Amino acid sequence: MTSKRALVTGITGQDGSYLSEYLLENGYEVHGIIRRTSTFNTDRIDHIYEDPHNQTARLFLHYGDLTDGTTLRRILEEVQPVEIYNLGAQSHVRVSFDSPEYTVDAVGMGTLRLLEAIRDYQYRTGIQVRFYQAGSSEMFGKVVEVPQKETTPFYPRSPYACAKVYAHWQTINYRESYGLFACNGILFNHESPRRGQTFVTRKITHALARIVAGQQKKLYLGNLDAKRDWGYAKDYVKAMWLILQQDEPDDYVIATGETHSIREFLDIAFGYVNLDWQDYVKFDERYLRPAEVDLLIGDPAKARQKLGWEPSIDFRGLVHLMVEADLKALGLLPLARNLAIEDIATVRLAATAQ
Ligand code: NAP
Ligand code: G4F
Repeated sequence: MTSKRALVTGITGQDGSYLSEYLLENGYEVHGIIRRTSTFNTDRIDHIYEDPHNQTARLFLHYGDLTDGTTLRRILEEVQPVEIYNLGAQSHVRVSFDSPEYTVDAVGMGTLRLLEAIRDYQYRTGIQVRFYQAGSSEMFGKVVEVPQKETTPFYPRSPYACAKVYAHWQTINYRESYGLFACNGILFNHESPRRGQTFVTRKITHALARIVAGQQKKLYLGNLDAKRDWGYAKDYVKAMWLILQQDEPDDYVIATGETHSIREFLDIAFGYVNLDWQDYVKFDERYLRPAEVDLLIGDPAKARQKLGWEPSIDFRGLVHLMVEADLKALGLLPLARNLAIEDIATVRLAATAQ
């Protein structure tokens, strides 16, 4: 048994998978909480999972749910982690308007349940646990300051964002009331080839690959004018770890400091295969939100200075990385790069022949 033992909620998600890889590479034993599902949903972590009967296994999975406090307590007692990363969430902003009660239960109350369990565990055992809360730039919502930093007031605009604000302040409250080593990361949007396919970046790159492959003709999107500060998820999980390695618990904005619209994302993504997105993208109002967050741009100065954290990839690089991954998954790379439109059919044929 190693003393470097971490517990991760949301381990099957985009960030959970990258964080687990990072922790394993750095000698941790990693325990993740997964939900029971009728079909397997561990695709993102299958490559790092090993049969727990093997002596070499260092990744262990436990059934649980942030809406089930008893189980969280039991897992904490069993695992005895020194670091806890609370990444579990119903993380889709649009869906949070459809399922507000569930979203708030998992995101807001779920965090409180975990904090309460840690408080009791720490009091009983005297073992100090370091806690990371996955906060979001959505908390800034209708922004009152540009760029947004740690001291910028919140103005949440969705059930999801309201719940994240609640979780943020409870994390600070437990730090101040009970001396927990509890930290908030306020992370701006971060993406990757593992991003869920209903978030706008991956929806675009996934659809683009299917369009090139001849499997899809149109892509339906909502508001193209919103601007986001998009970074690379692999960089952002390293920031989570750095936040828990500091001498004092604190809160940090993690962002690139650049903002871009959905239109710019479309320009670069479709430009990669020489297509004009306007020929394919159609508007569908079902993807609009009752209240929109128009502009997000973070100031990562504190993270840069105190954590020594820097993003490793720029916006264009991120878009290309995601486009390439989706093209590759359909057997279309390197064939599809910088094509003339009339060559697309040839690429499709070549890919089919491979
Ligand atoms: P994600 O891909 O949607 O993953 C969410 C994870 O939470 C999944 O493992 C999911 O399990 C799990 N989960 C959902 N409901 C749960 C519940 N009731 N109990 C336990 N686990 C539950 O999200 P992500 O992009 O990796 O984001 C990780 C965290 O960072 C989330 O808290 C998100 O809100 C926050 N965040 C994300 C971003 C971003 O841009 N990605 C930015 C700021 C903050 P299933 O696989 O079973 O669904
Ligand atoms: O990709 P999105 O769904 O991400 P959003 O709402 O910014 O939330 C993500 O980032 C947050 C951090 O700021 C996380 F906390 C949260 O968990 C999640 O990971 O939407 C981005 C923008 C929005 O303005 C949306 O209105 O894209 C716009 N959009 C336009 N058409 C669309 C679509 N979004 C989605 N999901 N699908 C569309 O068809």
